Amino acid sequence: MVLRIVKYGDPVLEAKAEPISEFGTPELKQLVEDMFETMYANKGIGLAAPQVALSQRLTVIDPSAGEDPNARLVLINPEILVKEGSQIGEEGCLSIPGFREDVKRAYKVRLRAQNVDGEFFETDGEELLARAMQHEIDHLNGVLFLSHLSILKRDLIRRKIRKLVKAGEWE
Ligand code: GNR
Ligand code: NI
Repeated sequence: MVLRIVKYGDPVLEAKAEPISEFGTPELKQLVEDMFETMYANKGIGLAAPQVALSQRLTVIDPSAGEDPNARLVLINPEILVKEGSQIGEEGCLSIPGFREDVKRAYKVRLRAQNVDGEFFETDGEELLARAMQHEIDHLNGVLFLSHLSILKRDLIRRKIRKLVKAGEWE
């Protein structure tokens, strides 16, 4: 089932999400499937639970956007262990449609997370995968890519969004 993605302005996007404590349930497995379906339907490479209005520490990532079945990654209660280097690249967010800006991120990250059965694993990513991991973990902390922009750029985007809200063209 494709879920509704909430947009910038919804408080759930700026709240710190709660850790998941119940694993292996049919509900959790279904939620993960629905999140992949929602992400692919919207041509995203990542999706965090707060974007579907659930304040839980769960995110799905697929930098191949569905092209490579082995690229699917489910991260539950993820923690960044190590960050290395830096990269600057264009970033967008399904909750802030129509806006893309350059964001500076670590080039490489190593993280620890749990899978749907609650098993801990470590994994790492570089380049776009590392960027998506950092973007999604930010979501779990209530942080949007706008926070990484200059105040000037951030306020410009906020003002544009306020206009869209007034015109009834947002959410
Ligand atoms: O689809 C997405 N593309 C993207 C591009 C660069 C950096 C991060 C991302 S994640 C984004 C989907 C999204 O909003 N995930 O939270
Ligand atoms: Ni996003």
